[in-house]
Amino acid sequence: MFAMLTKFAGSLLGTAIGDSLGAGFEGFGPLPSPSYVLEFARQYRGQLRYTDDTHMTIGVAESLIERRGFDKLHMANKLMENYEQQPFRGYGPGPPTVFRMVRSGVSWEEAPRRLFGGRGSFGNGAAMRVAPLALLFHQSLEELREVVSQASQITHTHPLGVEGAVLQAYAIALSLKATPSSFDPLDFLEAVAQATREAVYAEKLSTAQKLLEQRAERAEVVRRLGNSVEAFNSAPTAIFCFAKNYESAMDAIAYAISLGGDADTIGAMTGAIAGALHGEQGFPAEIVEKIEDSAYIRELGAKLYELWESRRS
Ligand code: AR6
Ligand code: MG
Repeated sequence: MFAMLTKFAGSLLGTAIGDSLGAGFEGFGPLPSPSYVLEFARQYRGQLRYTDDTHMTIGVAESLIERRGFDKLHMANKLMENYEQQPFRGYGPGPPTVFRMVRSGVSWEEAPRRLFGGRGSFGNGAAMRVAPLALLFHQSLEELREVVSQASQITHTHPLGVEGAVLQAYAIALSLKATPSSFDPLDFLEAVAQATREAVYAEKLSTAQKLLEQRAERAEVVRRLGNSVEAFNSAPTAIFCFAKNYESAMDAIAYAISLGGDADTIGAMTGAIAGALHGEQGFPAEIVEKIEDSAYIRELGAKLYELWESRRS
């Protein structure tokens, strides 16, 4: 059994690695190969800076640690304050709009509902920041669904935006409870598929199983699963990227980024799942060291672990 501590840190560091490495390729078409990304990571000199994906993940972790559990209002304010301190991190248009509405007096309940003509956001922004919740609440999938739904609705109220976050959280939780030597990628995809309550996701996850069995080319993966900013066009893609490359956390991230499109977020989500399986050891130290604030991110993982331990007893 892998020590849970390293799995907690691994999931948060995986988020940051996928995000920071993918950020340079956001909006690109498919890259020549996953090894192109690995080579880039190895040769890059200087600091790899993270974007909103990691910044919001940090905020979610900070709130859980400060409140010693989930407190929606506290988390909402934490995400808003962090954004206001560092608004340059490449946030999607939705969350900053919510924060501005709240500052002008609209309630936290109402503000996210007003986005996108009153439909709410189905962007992948709730899914990309979900790792700390998945770590702390991984033991009960029922509780995890409830907490993730509430945390998502701080900014993302569209049911498809919420469901993407729930499934990403399930994937992390399953990975956390598994070990690399006994992991079965098809069983894993089936377990995530069983958990969904939305037809779009059920269909995508069933497609993912077929693509895995057929060893589909990357172009077909992009065509069938998507690589864009909507949660349903990126969360199932990340879950697939991990399942296809479960033996190596770095290969999983490199494969995800090589698909192009919303590369940082698909990289971040894939990294969160892969890091939860392999732990921090899954990532080469020389890459972790290049990631901005990696020591702080590891420390948040350790504090979440401590919190999880204390809540168990
Ligand atoms: N109808 C149409 N388009 C939508 C809808 C909707 N109901 N909801 C979302 N979109 P947003 P995020 C599209 O702004 O999810 C950063 O680059 C729309 O194009 O709520 O936090 C991160 O790295 C909208 O602009 O923000 C991630 O890649 C987009 O989805 C991403 O942004 C994003 O939704 C996270 O974005
Ligand atoms: Mg980003």
